[in-house]
Amino acid sequence: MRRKIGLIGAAIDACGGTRGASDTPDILKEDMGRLGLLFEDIFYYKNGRHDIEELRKYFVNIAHSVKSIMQDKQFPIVVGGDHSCAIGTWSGVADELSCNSQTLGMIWCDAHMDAHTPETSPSGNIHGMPVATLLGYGYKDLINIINDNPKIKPENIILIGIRSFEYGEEELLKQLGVQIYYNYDITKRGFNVVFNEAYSKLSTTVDKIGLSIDLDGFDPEFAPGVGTKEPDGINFNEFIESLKLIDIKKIVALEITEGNSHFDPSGKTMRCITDIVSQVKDLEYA
Ligand SMILES: [Mn+2]
Repeated sequence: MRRKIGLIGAAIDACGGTRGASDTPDILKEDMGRLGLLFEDIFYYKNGRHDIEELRKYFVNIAHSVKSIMQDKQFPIVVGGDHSCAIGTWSGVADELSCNSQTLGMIWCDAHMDAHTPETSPSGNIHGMPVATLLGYGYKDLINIINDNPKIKPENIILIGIRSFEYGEEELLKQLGVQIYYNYDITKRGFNVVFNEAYSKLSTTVDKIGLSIDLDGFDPEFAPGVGTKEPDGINFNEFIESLKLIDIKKIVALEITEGNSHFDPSGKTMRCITDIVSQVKDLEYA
């Protein structure tokens, strides 16, 4: 049986270094419609870049929306917006799983570690902090969305595709023992091998696995429309092939972030989003 999809948009770009990512959910309305999907809700963030109180309210709303999608036995897909929306998405998923005594594992595909705290971040941009926040480090008002617990344990999150990072965030992740597959691991061993290894490892230790995708994790040849483009990266076609091979029953939610059509008039990057959604949509669930 296929799970029905609950699609929501996180129209926010205030936490990134460039504007434009917040337009993505609206831009994709028609394309999603062609896939038979409607956005159940699009959350628009209209407040200040570092207004933590407003951001907290915004992430709480996303978290509750994701939770209610799960309570309706649907599969949440969140389309960003900048990657800060992950703070809302995975706070909701983690809380709902813990209400059912289940543990969350995550695969985080990204060029960056997103593991800064306000103390280590050179830019102060909150889209560079969601991994640290979900692990329980950073702004006090953002680490305790819905409940006070850290949303994910360090041993249950694996980063893939990393190729641009600062010392402070790498130090935090190393200290916590978070597993990281750098881009050179992918070059050396192949994306499929690395992705499968990560997925199999989590499958044996957690109940459910969430997938958070930053489009800048892909090679800019495939996804040029991102705010912080980094050379090289994951081959998009290999990513799609790898998705077909995993035990999809374990996947609990999907998030795709940082698409910015202002940097990609060709529309390629928007097509990456619909391709991933269409791939996940068509997989069979038990
Ligand atoms: Mn990111």
